[in-house]
Amino acid sequence: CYTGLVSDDDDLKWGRSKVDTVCPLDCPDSCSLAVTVEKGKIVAIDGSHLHKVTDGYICGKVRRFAERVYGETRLQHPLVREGRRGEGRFRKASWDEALGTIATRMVEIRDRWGGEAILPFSYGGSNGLLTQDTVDARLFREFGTSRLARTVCAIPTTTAHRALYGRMSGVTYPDYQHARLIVVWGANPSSSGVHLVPHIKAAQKAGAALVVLDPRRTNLARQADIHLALKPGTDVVVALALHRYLFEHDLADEQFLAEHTHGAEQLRERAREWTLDRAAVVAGIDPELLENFAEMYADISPAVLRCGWGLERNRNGGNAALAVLALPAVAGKFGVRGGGFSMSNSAAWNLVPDSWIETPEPDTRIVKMHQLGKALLEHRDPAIQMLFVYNCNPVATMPNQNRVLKGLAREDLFTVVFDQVMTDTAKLADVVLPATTFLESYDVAVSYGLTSLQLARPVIDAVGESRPNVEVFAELAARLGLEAGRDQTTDAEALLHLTNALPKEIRRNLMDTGAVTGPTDAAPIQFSDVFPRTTDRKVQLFPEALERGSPEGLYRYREDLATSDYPLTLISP
Ligand SMILES: Nc1nc2c(c(=O)[nH]1)N[C@H]1C(S)=C(S)[C@@H](COP(=O)(O)OP(=O)(O)OC[C@H]3O[C@@H](n4cnc5c(=O)[nH]c(N)nc54)[C@H](O)[C@@H]3O)O[C@H]1N2
Ligand SMILES: Nc1nc2c(c(=O)[nH]1)N[C@H]1C(S)=C(S)[C@@H](COP(=O)(O)OP(=O)(O)OC[C@H]3O[C@@H](n4cnc5c(=O)[nH]c(N)nc54)[C@H](O)[C@@H]3O)O[C@H]1N2
Ligand code: SF4
Ligand SMILES: [Mo]
Repeated sequence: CYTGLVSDDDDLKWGRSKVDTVCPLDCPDSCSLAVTVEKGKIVAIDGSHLHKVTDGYICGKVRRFAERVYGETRLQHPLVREGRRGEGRFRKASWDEALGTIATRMVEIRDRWGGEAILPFSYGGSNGLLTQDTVDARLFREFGTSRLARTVCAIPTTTAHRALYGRMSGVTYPDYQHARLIVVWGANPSSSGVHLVPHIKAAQKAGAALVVLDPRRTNLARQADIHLALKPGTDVVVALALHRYLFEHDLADEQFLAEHTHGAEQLRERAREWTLDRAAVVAGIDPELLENFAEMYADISPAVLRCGWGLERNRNGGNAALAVLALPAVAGKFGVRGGGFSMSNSAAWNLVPDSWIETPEPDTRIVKMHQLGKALLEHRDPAIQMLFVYNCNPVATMPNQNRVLKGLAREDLFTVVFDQVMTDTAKLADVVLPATTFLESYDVAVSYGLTSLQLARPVIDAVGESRPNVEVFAELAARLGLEAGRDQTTDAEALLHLTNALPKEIRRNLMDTGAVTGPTDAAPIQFSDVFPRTTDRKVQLFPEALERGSPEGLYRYREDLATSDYPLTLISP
């Protein structure tokens, strides 16, 4: 297997080593990293050129990640609560004691209330393929705990993307330079995926126009030709007004609609009530600016639309994503380099078989993660007795924080938090377990902005007594007498297990070079190289199944809930 060691003579002379690895964090860019280590400690983290798009630079967050690895809040030992909950007093414990306590509690709870009284609570964590949904998922399935629906991010956009286009791959970053018009809708790449920005700037330099739709004046909004600072949650009506404009002015691409889509008439019908003026009033924007944007979008090609996740985080999120993502189809923007849309490319490769988790899902209660507070306070038969948090910091990231805090304050609740640092949630735990970071264990990163698969490898020894997820869940499973993790007791074993499930060519490439770029890194043109992965390869502009499942119907607007007492909307950029 490729070691990743890339030290040059100078490094070796000074006793440094430089190692190639990857950033697996939940970010579209999946940067390849060159990490410099001296005397077993990280001294620098930089971007490398292994993954072309990284281009030798990374974001400030990961450049300074060593401060997190060695920081004051880093967890180095298992901890057990002392004193009252929330006081933040803990004593050091051994792994044996901590895991023993957890296993005993799990069995007691299952015997008395049933497995559903335990709620495993996790999100992406480091977001690699090994840190989530491996041995952990098998353990909790086998034990019959409640199941978690990860509803807190990307569900509305993914649902819309799947329904319309079967999650067709998007325009890649470098192809933005071919666009004459770039629309950044509900995304803030200057913070959330920095490698798109230089391509947008290069396109602008070459004469492309930029339109940003964001309630805030973001970095890109400041440099845009048009910034529509719409009110949060009003994207659906702005997009519908554009659809109406295209249809009513005979600017819709009728030939494309006939050849490649279903449901255009129904979309047209739903858009009919949204004139530019009416939409501008609801969205609180200048109608003239909106009209300018409509004219530009109708006229200019190639036009690319970057659909972000900001527009989904409100009552109209699903319909907003549908209406926005349907625009390039109605306006006929596909079929040229630099035209179309980008959303997530996470479905570009169906590399990892579903059977990877192996243990079938039990038919137990499903808890939606955004309702954690409600679940802790209101669920009965059985009430939740144990919360097992890992890869996640719900006190900071779940909505309705007061209820989450109230739920976690329950004296009869037993809470485990498995994390790298002392998070706000960990402070409220009964047992805290220390996790390694992606610089201390193996992982595999799949990018969702571009398409690549890269190997993350331990570049330093685990800090303190921290351990990788796989290892901890395998040991816990063994204590519970479960099958889960018997064949994968370490992250290295899990890595082999995963790579053995990959197609041979890809596995060999990954192991030999540390990075594989995906089939669509060749920069596909939508509707020329890639097509919708719907059953008939057509765009479903009015997906009936969603219409049936939606209380207000597709492309409908739900009013702002503001009252005079609560006039403001809180957004979470
Ligand atoms: N540095 C850093 N990067 C990250 C992450 C991180 O934690 N830190 N997290 C990663 C993850 S998990 C995700 S999902 C992505 C998210 O990345 P983005 O898609 O960029 O999403 P956000 O940053 O949540 O919001 C984007 C913009 O949407 C705006 N916005 C808010 N409400 C609305 C609305 O109703 N309509 C419109 N049009 N805009 C709105 C916000 O003001 C914000 O500027 O970032 C990833 N990248
Ligand atoms: N206020 C606010 N809330 C939000 C958002 C927002 O922008 N603002 N964004 C929403 C979005 S888009 C998302 S995706 C969610 C994210 O919600 P969370 O997943 O809760 O986000 P993080 O704070 O990144 O928490 C991940 C935790 O996992 C830990 N971790 C990382 N790697 C590992 C590992 O290998 N093992 C273990 N055991 N732990 C690990 C990290 O130290 C970190 O504490 O938040 C949502 N909620
Ligand atoms: S830009 Fe994204 S992928 Fe690159 S180092 Fe930063 S968080 Fe990781
Ligand atoms: Mo997210």
